[in-house]
Amino acid sequence: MAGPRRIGLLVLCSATLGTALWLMAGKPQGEPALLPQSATEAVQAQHAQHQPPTKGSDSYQYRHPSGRKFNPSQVYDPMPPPPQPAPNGVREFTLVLEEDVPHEVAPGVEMPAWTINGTVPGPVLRATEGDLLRITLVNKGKVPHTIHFHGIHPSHADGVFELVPPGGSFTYEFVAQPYGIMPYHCHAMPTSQHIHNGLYGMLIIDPKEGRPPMRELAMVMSAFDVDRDGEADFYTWNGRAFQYADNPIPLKLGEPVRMYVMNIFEEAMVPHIHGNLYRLFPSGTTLTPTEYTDVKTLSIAERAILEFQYDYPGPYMFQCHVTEHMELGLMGWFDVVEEKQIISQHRTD
Ligand SMILES: [Cu+2]
Repeated sequence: MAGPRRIGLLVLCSATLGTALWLMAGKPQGEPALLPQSATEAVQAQHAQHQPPTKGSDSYQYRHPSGRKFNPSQVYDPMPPPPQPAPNGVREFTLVLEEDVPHEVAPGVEMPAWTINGTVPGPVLRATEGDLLRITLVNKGKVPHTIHFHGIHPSHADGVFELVPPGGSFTYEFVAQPYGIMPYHCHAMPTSQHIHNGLYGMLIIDPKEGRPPMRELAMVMSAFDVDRDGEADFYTWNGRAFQYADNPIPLKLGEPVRMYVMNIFEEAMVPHIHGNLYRLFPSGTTLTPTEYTDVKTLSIAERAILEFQYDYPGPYMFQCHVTEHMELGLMGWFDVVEEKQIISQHRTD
């Protein structure tokens, strides 16, 4: 997004949010706008900069205009694997990289993505500080790839110098350190292409003493340039726009939640939860929170742990507070319900 456009976006925030609230109130299709003419024109001018299939918030108001929804079976499971002891202190993973895998980035909008183990983002990897990580990259694509891990490790495991050719494989071996959220991504050139096509994921390294048990969610913020015009068309939690709007994440009233969040795109992202504030653990590299807030700007490749619990039931949006990102898919719903409601829902299923 160009600088002047970003400034324009800020100027237009109030108008855009006004439109959002107005549309949420259930404006029938085709009726004239209730906003002042100048504000409406400004919003339209903002959206006119998008080329199809992106049409901006008028069409993408928390739902793809096709009316089509994600099949729940397609939804990226937001629950990370639980912390587990490593057998003999060694944690082994195999990451299979493929290119041009059909990926439904928004309901009804498919693009050829580059995937790790078949998904964008790749799988959440989890280890405990001090484990020996043994991670094998298998290249099933047509161009060379690597995997670069953030964290502390020797040069030979940095995933920059060796290029794994098509049909080849390479095993990275290093000690998991420090604890925190460590992004992993392909570093082959052009790296922008390899990352933006989908070759990234999250490595969670737990502290040796562990963290208090909680309901956990892992959420990668990213974006996709479907029409290859150099501008992102969809912004996503875990690789698909609006997937958690179509399939809200149920939370129990009062249950502590730990959300691992990572921004792998090249624009600032601002994770925001509604009706609540979160305790912030920057990069996940501390055991005590540094801030109590409801917005925190995550710059490029920045990540954080957010911990919170809901005291009131109901649906709550979780979003990127960059309004364009929200409108283009980086939003979803927590469905906060009392535990007895969850049990009764299961009984009637
Ligand atoms: Cu690559």
